[in-house]
Amino acid sequence: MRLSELSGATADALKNAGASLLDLMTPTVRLGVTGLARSGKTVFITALVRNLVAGGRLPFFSAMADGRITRAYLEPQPDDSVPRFAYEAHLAELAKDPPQWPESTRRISQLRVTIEYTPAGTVRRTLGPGRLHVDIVDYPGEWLIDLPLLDMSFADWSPRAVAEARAPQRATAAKPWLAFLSALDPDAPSSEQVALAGTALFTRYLLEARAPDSELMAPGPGRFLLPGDLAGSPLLTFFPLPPKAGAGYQRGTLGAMLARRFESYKTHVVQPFFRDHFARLDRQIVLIDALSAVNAGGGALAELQRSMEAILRCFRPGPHTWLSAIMPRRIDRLLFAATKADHLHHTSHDRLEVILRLVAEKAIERASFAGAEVRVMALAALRSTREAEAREGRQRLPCIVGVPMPGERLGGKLYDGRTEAAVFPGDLPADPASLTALPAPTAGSAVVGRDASVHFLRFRPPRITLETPSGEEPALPHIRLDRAIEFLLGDRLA
Ligand SMILES: Nc1nc2c(ncn2[C@@H]2O[C@H](COP(=O)(O)OP(=O)(O)OP(=O)(O)O)[C@@H](O)[C@H]2O)c(=O)[nH]1
Ligand SMILES: [Mg+2]
Repeated sequence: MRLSELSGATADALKNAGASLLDLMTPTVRLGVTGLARSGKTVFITALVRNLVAGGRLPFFSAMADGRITRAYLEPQPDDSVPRFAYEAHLAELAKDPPQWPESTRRISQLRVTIEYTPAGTVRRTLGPGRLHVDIVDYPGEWLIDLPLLDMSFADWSPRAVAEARAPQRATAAKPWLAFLSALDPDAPSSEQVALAGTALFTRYLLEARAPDSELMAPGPGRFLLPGDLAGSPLLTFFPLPPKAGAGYQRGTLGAMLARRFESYKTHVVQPFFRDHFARLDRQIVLIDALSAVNAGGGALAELQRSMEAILRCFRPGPHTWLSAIMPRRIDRLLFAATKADHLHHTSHDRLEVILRLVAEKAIERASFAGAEVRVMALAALRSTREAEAREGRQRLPCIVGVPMPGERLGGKLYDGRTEAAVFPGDLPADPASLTALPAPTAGSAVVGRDASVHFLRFRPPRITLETPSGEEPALPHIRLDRAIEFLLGDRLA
């Protein structure tokens, strides 16, 4: 009996069983796209998928360049409990007039791309066409800053968090909460009302401290900045306390209550986040917005360096720890990428990579990613500028041309978001160490200490069309996205 002769329901069941079997037999790469808030994760994932699906211009992605990719398409993701990445909605934002960047991510989502390809080797080819699943998760970058908490107790975390609040550049935002803290007796009997009042002030401080520059590293915990579905939950009702001499807090005290809540936050929020989305990665791309940190000046680059180091340490836990127990796999390829390289002329990309290496090197060394192949590159997932040369007297300046976002300013000029401008962003220093050595910003200003020789504007995304009149899906412009894909997936499509 042929499939066509079976009853509809039976034929469907058989087809589904066949499809699930094929799914089970298809190898999967779990690709981690790791990055702090606004580092470029959502744009990277959207551009990656679009270029795979639409067969983009990817000359250094060999499977594509050799014409071996038969088809790439989105499939239902494996975890039904996680929402799907809003790929089409993000593309639709980019295709608007004027084009819009996707909004900052507020919840977790997942996506599976299936790639059908012809294997490169003659022997492999005799086994028939190849298939590969690529699973990717997108999440709010704010949540990433919680990973280092996994290794900390309340007594470890509290003094660090209080010291962060006392840093000069956060003093204004932190003042009401610090005043509350100085009048507080942590050994007094526990009180939900006091905990709620302190949490409200602590949360307001965290949000205000990051407001001037949301692209920069912000103190957490991450869910206080972006609670997702935990808004108002008791899991988010705690705050750090000043260092305490002697033993811990007695039972029944406010201090003991806050310490317990901190542990619950780790157990019920941070651990599942890490276990479900990071512990089983095969490959990882770490996106770093080094240019925003350079732009901000002061200690921003050094702070970025420290936080990336602390975050990446979680991926290489010491033996016999909670983390090592849940990390069965090893990440065998790790790519550090400086995003938004289209903010610079290509002649400055080498310097950007040197800065990135400075940020990444300590992380690699201290987190001992020994065994993994590591690469560093500057890229733009969605190229928004083109290059030009401007003459200033007898000098030729390498410029970039694009449409600055509304509200961007340069040299006294305020941009309206519609006008194209040729911009000379300045030269990155040849010696990146000079950037991490700048003095920390002082009270009330996030920009004191800015290195005046460089200034990067935010640009509108390029104009794109979703479909040409002949029904083709044009790919998206990029810088070195193909090299990134080759490194992350190339060998799995050989
Ligand atoms: N010029 C340029 N800007 C980019 C590029 N990628 C990202 N951006 C800028 O960076 C911003 C943040 O990018 P997202 O992809 O939303 O960053 P994210 O890491 O998903 O951020 P969260 O969702 O907040 O964690 C965008 O709104 C753009 O302004 C790029 O390739 N080129
Ligand atoms: Mg995002």
